[in-house]
Parts: sequence; C-alpha cells; structure tokens
Amino acid sequence: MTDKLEQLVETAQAMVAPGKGILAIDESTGTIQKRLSAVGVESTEDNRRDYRSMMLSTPGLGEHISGAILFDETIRQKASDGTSMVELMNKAGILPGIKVDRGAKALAGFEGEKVTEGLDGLRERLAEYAELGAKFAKWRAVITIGDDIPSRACLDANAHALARYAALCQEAGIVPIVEPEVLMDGSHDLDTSYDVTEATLKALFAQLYEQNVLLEGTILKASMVISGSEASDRAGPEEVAEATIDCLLNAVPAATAGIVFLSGGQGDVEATRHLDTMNKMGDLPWPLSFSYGRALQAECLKTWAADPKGNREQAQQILAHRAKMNGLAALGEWSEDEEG
Ligand code: 5MM
Repeated sequence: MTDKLEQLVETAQAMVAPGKGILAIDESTGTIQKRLSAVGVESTEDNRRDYRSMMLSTPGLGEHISGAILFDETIRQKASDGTSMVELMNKAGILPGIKVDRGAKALAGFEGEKVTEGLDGLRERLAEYAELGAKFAKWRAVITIGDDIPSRACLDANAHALARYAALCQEAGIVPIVEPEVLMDGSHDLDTSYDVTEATLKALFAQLYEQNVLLEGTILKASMVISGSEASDRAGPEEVAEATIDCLLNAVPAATAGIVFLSGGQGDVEATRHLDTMNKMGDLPWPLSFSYGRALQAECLKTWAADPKGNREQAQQILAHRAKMNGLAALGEWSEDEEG
C-alpha cells in the first residue's frame, strides 16, 4: 500500500475510534436558516459563526467526537477571537471534515425523486479543501420511499455519483464519507425500509467496486432500518436494531472502515438507544458509531438560542453530554441511567 493509501486508512480508523463518533454541523445555508429561525435567531454569518464556534470549543469535546463535518462557509471562518475553526478543531483533537456535495436536485424524468449534484470541478475543490485542512469529506444522496419509488434509475444515478465522489476524494488524500440517506418520511413499514435500504447499499457498493474505491479508506454514513415516521405501528428498538444489523451484514463488505449512522429525525435519546442496542448485539465486522446532526445539536441549539452569551457554557455542557452518551452507545455501554 502506498503512503497515501495508508494515511487514508489511518484517518478512517481514527474517525471511528472506539467510543468516538462524528458531529454533523454541515447544514447548508437554507437548512441552517430553518434551524436558527425555528429557535428565533436570525441566520446571519456572525450568528452562524458564533453558534458553530461555541460547539467546536466545548471543553473535552474531543473525548467522544473524532471529527466534525463543516459547511464551506465554516471551514473558511475564524471564531470571534480570531482563531480559525480548523485551528480550534486541531487543538481539540477533532478532525476537520467538509460537505462537498451541492445538494439533492430533482431527478429529470422521475417525479418525486432526487439526485445529488456537485461532481463538476470537484477535483479542484477537494485540492483546496485539503489545503484548508480537511481530512475527510461527505456527500449525501437522498432516497425517498413512496408509491413505486425509489426507481432503479434513482438508486443507480445516486450510487454512481457517490462512487465518483469517493474516488476523487481518495485521489486527493481525503477520506470519503458516503451517505445514501433513505428518508424516514412516510407511512411505510419496517420491511419496506429494509428492502429499500438493502437495494440502495447494494447499488452503492457495486459502484464503489467498479470505480476502484478503497473500502478500508471509506466510511459509510447509513440510515437505520426504521418504520416511516407516519407509520401506525412503529417498530421498537430491538426490531430496528436487528433489522438494521441484518441489512448491513447483507450489503456492506467487511473491509469497509466503519459505519456511522445519521439520526434522520429520530429523537435524541431514541438515536442513542438504537445505536447502543446494535452494539450490544455482539461482534460485528465494522465499528458502528454515529454522525448525528439534529440528535446531537437539538437541545444545545435551543439552550444557546435562548441567550447566546449567558447560556454558552450550559449549551456546551448539553452538547458534551449527548456526545458522551453516544460515545457510550458506540461501545454498547449506554443505559438510560447514564442520562441523569
Ligand atoms: C447537518 O445536516 C446535514 C446537511 O444537510 P443539508 O445539506 O440538507 O443542509 C445533513 O447531511 C446531515 O449530516 C445528515 O442528514 C445527518 O443529519 P441528521 O440530523 O439526520 O443526523
């Protein structure tokens, strides 16, 4: 293996080191605007910087957070004391990551389905992000469950783009997180979620193979196999954990460096409980951890927004607590009592 590939493998392993996971704070401009306005904060560049630098300066965050995914604006920003966000992270032992996709857009010819764009010029953008200090990247595809969807065309188009992105990342010495999110929205049952997730992952790993992507230097960011959010009889944690593990064992090669989950609209403790239940199920071929956005940030954001200066420390403590709870879940060592 060349030095460059060895470095990729080392970084990927560090991202899923025992008891550690990833903080997803890469909301694009439209999403962060929604999140901030929901808690009564205007989405200005200064407010976005203050909120995100508050999270990244949380004392001890690096104990349970291996890396954080940033948006383009954030990787170029400095905190109000002049320290760059990347410096803040490096001091805390948190690897800087960057979202490089340009969003999920309507898939022509397939109503209600999306394909993620952003491959044009990606080689040059990755070279710049590597210069800025990014060690890993993320690309998210969105798969919707509905009447007669997803189509084969949607799964294949997204898998192809994910694999092209992953190959370009590795060429640049950056570890790719490949994220094919099967949305929870809808009233579908657990079996449907299983079938769609399995087909999505099989299409993805076939493309990663075709395009010479090194799995040992790749992290999968997966959605759990879970009942639709509107389903009448939603599956409990044991069922979700069993179905998710079964699906992953069927579709994800053991060589993959690690699997981290997105929370996808699950409650904070629900997302922790699901991860913990899976890790309690015994030996698995890959580390299973978290890369939560909302399930790590929700309470922290609410507290910070109520009084950004006065509540800063309290907001950080809330984030540190959720990171610790999920770190325990990544080891299968969490219990409700730990929530305090
Ligand atoms: C933090 O949100 C990420 C960026 O979303 P947009 O590009 O839509 O603004 C998102 O990709 C996130 O990393 C994943 O969906 C996981 O977040 P959740 O909240 O589902 O854990």
